[in-house]
Amino acid sequence: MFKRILIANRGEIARRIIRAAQKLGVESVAVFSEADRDAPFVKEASLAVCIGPARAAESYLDARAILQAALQTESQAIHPGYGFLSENALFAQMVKQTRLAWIGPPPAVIRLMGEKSPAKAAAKAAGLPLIPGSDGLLESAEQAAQIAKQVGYPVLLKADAGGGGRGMRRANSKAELIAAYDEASNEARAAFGNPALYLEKYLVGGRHIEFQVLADRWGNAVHLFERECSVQRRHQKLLEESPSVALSEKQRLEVGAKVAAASAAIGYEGAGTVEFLQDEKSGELYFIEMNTRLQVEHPVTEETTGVDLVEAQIRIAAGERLWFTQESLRLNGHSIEVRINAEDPDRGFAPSPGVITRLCAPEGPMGQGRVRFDAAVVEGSRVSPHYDSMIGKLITWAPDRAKAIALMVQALEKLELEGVKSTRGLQQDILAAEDFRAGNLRVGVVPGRPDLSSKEG
Ligand code: MV4
Repeated sequence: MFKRILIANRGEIARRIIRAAQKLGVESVAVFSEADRDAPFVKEASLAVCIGPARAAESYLDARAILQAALQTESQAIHPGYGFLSENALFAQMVKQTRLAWIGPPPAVIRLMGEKSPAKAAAKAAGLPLIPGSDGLLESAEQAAQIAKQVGYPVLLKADAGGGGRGMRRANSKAELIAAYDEASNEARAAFGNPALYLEKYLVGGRHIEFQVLADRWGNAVHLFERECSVQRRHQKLLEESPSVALSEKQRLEVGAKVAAASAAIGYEGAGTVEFLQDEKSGELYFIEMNTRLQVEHPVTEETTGVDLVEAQIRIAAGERLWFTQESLRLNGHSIEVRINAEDPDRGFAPSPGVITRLCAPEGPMGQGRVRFDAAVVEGSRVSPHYDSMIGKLITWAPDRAKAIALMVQALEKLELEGVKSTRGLQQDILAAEDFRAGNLRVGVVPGRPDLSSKEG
């Protein structure tokens, strides 16, 4: 096992990684920007190194500064967390060339999955179903129109380098498609430096369901069931849960087995997430992309499987074989996560930075379940305008979905939070909505809010 690892991240996930390291008897090194000097993760790490000014480009995205801090502190490995450099193949490669361990998949796999069209080809080869659309990248708007005619409108143009909804354009007709093509391509070039597009039939009213995987370097891979992530606003997840009410046990195990086999086939290592859209009518799951990082919503999987995913990432990167089998994994009960963001509901959910003057969250056993709070901040902390506005993640576990919802309602009521505006009210409305309670979820629709899905995408 490593003696010391460096965490190339901040906030909630840096604290989460410090806790996992402590559990393994591993020292942690925090790197921080000038804006984070007083942040809890800096105090909680064994060592801390300032790597630059507040601007992320000059600190959390500065690969050289991070590598220098790793060498200077004699760290043996780097955990990238999520966001920032976590899916940057070049950075992963630099880490390895510096003779440090990378707590994540091989750079070649990050690169493959970062280009969505080749990733789809790899998923198809591994037996995962794809949404009908272009076979590879598009060459022209005319070619796009030909494919759209075959698969039927509406269609969706997606950026090869995209993900998370950036560079996407929906088209309901040939005229719209021709107009959208250059827009999407230009947006993709501006955002990612890569104008390449592919096309898919637009699945209306689908659900976003993703499977968690863990793989070791010895060719073993398991899945840890699914998360339901359909409740989003502008491609920002508001609430996630596991399991999804929309999967039968048979489908769960079938898709999970394919996901694990596909991960082994591509030489995956560490924790990863395979995203699907579920067709509303057939219930079939279609591969959309694979994320080669730990995800924000990983706790709902931890709560229902009992597996510490961050511990697993570190042990796998240290060369351990998976220490449990697929058959030994059981989905136990139900877990829900709510992301509390410092945002102002009265100003279109614009970031609401400021000082947290009061923060007290319920934690521990409650009713027939338990509550967990993975926080980025403590009372007195400042939510900086330079980074994402997450205050923390409230997570409930209970024996069934209704009880996990009831517990989350209680936990949100009990949460004492003052000093900044937050998303809590929106999430309370979602939990109270009939569609949410019935498990009636679809992407582009926030339960309890007007349905704007026809205007999205
Ligand atoms: C789609 C889709 C419908 N059809 N692909 C948006 C983020 C990206 N990861 C995939 N996204 C979508 N892809 C096809 N072929 C609808 C969406 C989508 C969506 C997906 C998940 C969560 C929220 C969403 C909101 C709007 C559109």
